[in-house]
Amino acid sequence: MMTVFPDNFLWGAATSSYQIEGAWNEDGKGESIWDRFSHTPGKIVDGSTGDVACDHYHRWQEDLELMQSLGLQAYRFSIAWPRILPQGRGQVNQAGLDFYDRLVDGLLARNITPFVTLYHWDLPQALEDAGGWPDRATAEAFVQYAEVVSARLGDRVKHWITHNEPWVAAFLGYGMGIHAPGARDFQQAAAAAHHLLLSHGWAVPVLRANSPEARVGITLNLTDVVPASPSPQDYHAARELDAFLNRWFLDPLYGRQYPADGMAWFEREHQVQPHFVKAGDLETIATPIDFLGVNFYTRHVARGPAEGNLPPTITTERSEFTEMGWEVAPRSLFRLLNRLHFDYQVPSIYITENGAAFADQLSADGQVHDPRRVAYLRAHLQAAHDAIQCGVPLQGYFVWSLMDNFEWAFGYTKRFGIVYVDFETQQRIVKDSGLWYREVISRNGFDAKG
Ligand code: IFM
Repeated sequence: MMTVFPDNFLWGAATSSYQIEGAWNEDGKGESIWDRFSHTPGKIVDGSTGDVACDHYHRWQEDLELMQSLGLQAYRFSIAWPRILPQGRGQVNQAGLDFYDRLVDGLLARNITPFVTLYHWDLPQALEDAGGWPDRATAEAFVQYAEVVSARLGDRVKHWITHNEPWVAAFLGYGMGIHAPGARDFQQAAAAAHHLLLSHGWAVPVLRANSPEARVGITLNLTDVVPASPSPQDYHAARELDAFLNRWFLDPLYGRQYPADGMAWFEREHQVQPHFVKAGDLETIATPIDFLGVNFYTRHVARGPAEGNLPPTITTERSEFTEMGWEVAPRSLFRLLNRLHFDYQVPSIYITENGAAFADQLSADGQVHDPRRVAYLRAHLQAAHDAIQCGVPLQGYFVWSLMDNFEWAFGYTKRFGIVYVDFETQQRIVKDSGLWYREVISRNGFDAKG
């Protein structure tokens, strides 16, 4: 039996600028917080940087051919803010804009729809030096950046994503010190989260003005939080974790203000005071958008009492884990999508990232056999399909990632691609999962078994 998707369902793959481009200091690009962070000893597990990464900046034409050979209908990529505005604001670097201009034209020439993310974490270091996302002025600078990029590309780009995973940018970057810029201060992190959302709300009308036919959205990393048991403590822990991971972003974006239980949790656990919220901000953040991007990888099982940064989590004996240590939980994707539909009435959803890291190896036959990734993708696509059948307005799916790349603090030790990258030679080899995905796209579905 075939699992078949709706006729206009969009099949894509995703990447981000710092993770694939390389060319970290070429053609007038300014320094980003990830350049600074990865160049700081001890921050990245394998001591690597994104200086070269997949060398996509030089190999973009080859990569476009690759996308075409896979039959991709859409490609989600991000723009490196410091290529466009090396100091974060002010002087525009035309060479940076030219690069993305060529990329967009190359995609359109191949009938691949560009989905452009403006911010996937590579903040210009100059803005960080002036205070970074905890400072409201960074949100103002983002508006200039959105204006410059959309003025140049808005005639051809019809899908804009303001931010990728503001939870990660704020809390791993400013709260837990795991990501750039490496701060450990939850007051700062909560302010950063607010300014990321505020900048989103300010940028939406700018993007609409420069790109009148475009659809504008934001991408959140969302999860399904379940209590480990029916006990009141576990239920309470799950509610608080859900407030922190999901509702802290969903509620203000959909006009409900920040959740009261999340506020209480922030104050109790991290002494956060919401001084950064100014009159009118919540109305700005709730500016209507056209779609929500959902990045889904795993679920969270919560057990009380909630303490520290993240309440403790447990999993079952039968759980399967990826190389990231993340539980494979496809039914949680089904639950999450239905929740977005019923609780928030989100009118249009794209899965803007979904995928898994496994310890892929090049085989003697020159191929990369990754059956666990095929199984992961199949199970998640089945869950997505089931959600569509329940009325969820899911309009497309982007696998993470098009190719193996720089996995942030894990450097090159985690491979998420459906295309294998030999980082010595920069050779690209389509994995079995890539061949399987090509088949899925061409048939608009897959055999439910096998
Ligand atoms: O690689 C990241 C990506 O940049 C954002 N979402 C999660 C992916 C896997 O960790």
